[in-house]
Amino acid sequence: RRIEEDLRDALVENQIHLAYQPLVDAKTNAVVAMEAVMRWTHPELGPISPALFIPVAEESNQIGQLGEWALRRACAEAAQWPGNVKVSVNVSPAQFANVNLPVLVTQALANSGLAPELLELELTESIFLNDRDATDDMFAALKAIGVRLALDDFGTGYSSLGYLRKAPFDKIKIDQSFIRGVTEPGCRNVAIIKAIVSLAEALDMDTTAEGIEAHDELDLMRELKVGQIQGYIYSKPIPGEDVLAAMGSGE
Ligand code: G
Ligand code: G
Ligand code: NA
Ligand code: MN
Repeated sequence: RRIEEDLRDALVENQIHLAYQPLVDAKTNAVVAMEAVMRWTHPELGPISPALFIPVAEESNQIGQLGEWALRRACAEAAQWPGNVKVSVNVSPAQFANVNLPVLVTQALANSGLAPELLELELTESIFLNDRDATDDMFAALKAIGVRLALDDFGTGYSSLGYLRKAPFDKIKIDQSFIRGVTEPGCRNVAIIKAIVSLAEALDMDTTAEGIEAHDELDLMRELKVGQIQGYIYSKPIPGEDVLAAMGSGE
């Protein structure tokens, strides 16, 4: 309740900012993208995890405003980065269900000057709970803009493979729950990751392994031909002002 109330003032009071976590090419070790994640520093309670306040924002109709802010902010910051480093922005199912989303994306790109192909929207499987036709229309509108679409947290939702057939994802992000314990002998997650990678290849999609923390996990992901690596082994999410310094060095 308090979180819900205080969240209403958080944006105007400048209590929310974005942090960025690198996505690294598994072959070249180059930083290819940065995922933007929201951070809220409450004036009395201190840092509040998005795992806590994002669901509150979704339930209290605040995610639209917060998500639009994050989209604009991420595009504006990414437009300053050198090379072709992409920015990934998390889009919640409520935002995806709003027919206004393509307009907001177009505006964020125009205002920042960021090229559409450098913006990647991370969507979760929950978007498929929305109306089927509206979902197809939204995919078409976003692809027409030229942004990239990634399927986040793959494997944790209800994981019907049917929608992968039609949905125009450019990338599948393998959820970190498949990484935990993956290097232990006989771990069945290896078979699942293998299957996801070959599925993605067949559908001409890229893959990212999330939550890579250890070198043996990294080696295994390379062996399994996962395309990109994200996790504490490279970096935790860092403040926007530190991004330029962190870029180029894969470590
Ligand atoms: O990195 P981390 O602790 O920040 O993220 C916790 C959860 O909050 C993750 O599921 C992440 O996807 C989500 N999250 C972080 N930032 C955003 C955001 O800007 N929008 C949405 N919809 N979710 C976010
Ligand atoms: O839902 P989403 O995948 O966007 O959320 C990712 C969550 O995982 C965030 O809370 C983020 O901070 C966290 N995270 C990112 N990298 C690692 C990692 O290497 N290990 C662990 N345990 N968590 C991570
Ligand atoms: Na994400
Ligand atoms: Mn994820």
